[in-house]
Amino acid sequence: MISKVVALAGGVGGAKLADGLYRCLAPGDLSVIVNTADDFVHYGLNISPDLDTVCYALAGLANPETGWGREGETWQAIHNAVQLGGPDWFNLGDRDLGTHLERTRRLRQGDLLSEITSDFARAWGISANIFPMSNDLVATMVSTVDDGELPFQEYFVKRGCEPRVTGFRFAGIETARPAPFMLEAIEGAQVVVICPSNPWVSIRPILDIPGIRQQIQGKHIVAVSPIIGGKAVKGPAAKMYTELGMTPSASTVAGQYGSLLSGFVLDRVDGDQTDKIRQSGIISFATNTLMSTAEDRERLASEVLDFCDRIIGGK
Ligand code: FO1
Repeated sequence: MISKVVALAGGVGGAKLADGLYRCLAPGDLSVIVNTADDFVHYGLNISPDLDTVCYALAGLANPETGWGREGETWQAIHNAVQLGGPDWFNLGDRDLGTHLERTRRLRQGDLLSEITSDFARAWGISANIFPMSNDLVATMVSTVDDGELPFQEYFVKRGCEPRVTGFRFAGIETARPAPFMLEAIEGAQVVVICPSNPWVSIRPILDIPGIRQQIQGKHIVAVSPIIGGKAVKGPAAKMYTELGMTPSASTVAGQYGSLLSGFVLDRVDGDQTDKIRQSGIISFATNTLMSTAEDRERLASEVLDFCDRIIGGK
C-alpha cells in the first residue's frame, strides 16, 4: 500500500486531486508542493492564489462555484475600494482578504512564506504538509503575439487568457531555492503525483526550481492528464497547446512530461491514446478523471494510488 505521497499542484484541478489524495491518506502522509509563480502583489497585498486554492480545498473552505476563493464569500471591501477608484479586475472577497492581510503582515515582519503557509494550514486544521515551491520570488511572464510580455495574472484574469501566447518565462527561477524541508519530503515519498494542473504554467515552474527535478527523478512519478477529449476542464491549457503549435491531447501531455513519468492517468474518452503513450515507455491507465463532486476526487485519488501501487510492484 502506498502511504507517503508528494503531489505537485497549482490551480483548481490540482487542488481537487490533492484534496482527494488527502482524504485517502493517513494524517501527515501527503505533502503538496504548490506553484507560487502566479503570486503577485495587488492593493499592496501578497496574493498566493494557488497556495490558497489548495489550502481552502483541503480545509473544506473553497468556493464550490469558482474553485478559488472562499465559500460564502461577500465582496464589501473590494466594492468599496473600486468605488474609491481602485482596480476592479481581480476580485478579493472579504473572507479571503483576511488571508492576504495576515500573509502580508507576516512577510513584512520577515517570516518565510513556507512558515506562514504551514501555520495557516495548521490553523485551518489541515494535516497535510503544504509547501510553496520556493520562498524566493518567481514570476510567470506570458509572451504574447500582440501584447508583448504580460505578468501572469494580467494575462489570466485581466485579459481573460485572450492574448495568443508564444511562450513563458519564469523570472527569478534560476536562483530560486526549494522551500525548506521539501527535498526531504520528496526523499521520503514512495511516489510523486503530478496533479491535473496546467503543465505550462502550474507544473513547469515547480519542476524548473533548481534541485526539484533532480530530486524527483529517482522516484516513481505518475501524472494525471488535465486534458480530456482535447479540452482543458478549466483554464487555458488547451488553448496554450494550440497556440504553441501542438495538439491539445492527453498523449501530448504525456509526451511533454516524457521520461520523467513511470505512469500516466488519462480519461476514458481518451482511452485510444494508451497505445501511443505506451510506445514512449509510459504505462497508462484510463478512468473517469472528471472531478465534479467530492466523491469523484476521492475515487480518482484512490484509483491513482492503486495504479501507483501496481507500478511500484511491477504489476
Ligand atoms: N481568478 C479569476 O478568474 N478572477 C478573479 O477575480 C480571481 C481572483 C482570485 C482571488 C484570490 C485567489 O486566490 C484566486 C483568484 N483567482 C481569480 C484565481 C487565480 O487567479 C487563478 O486560479 C490562478 O492564479 C491560476 O492557477
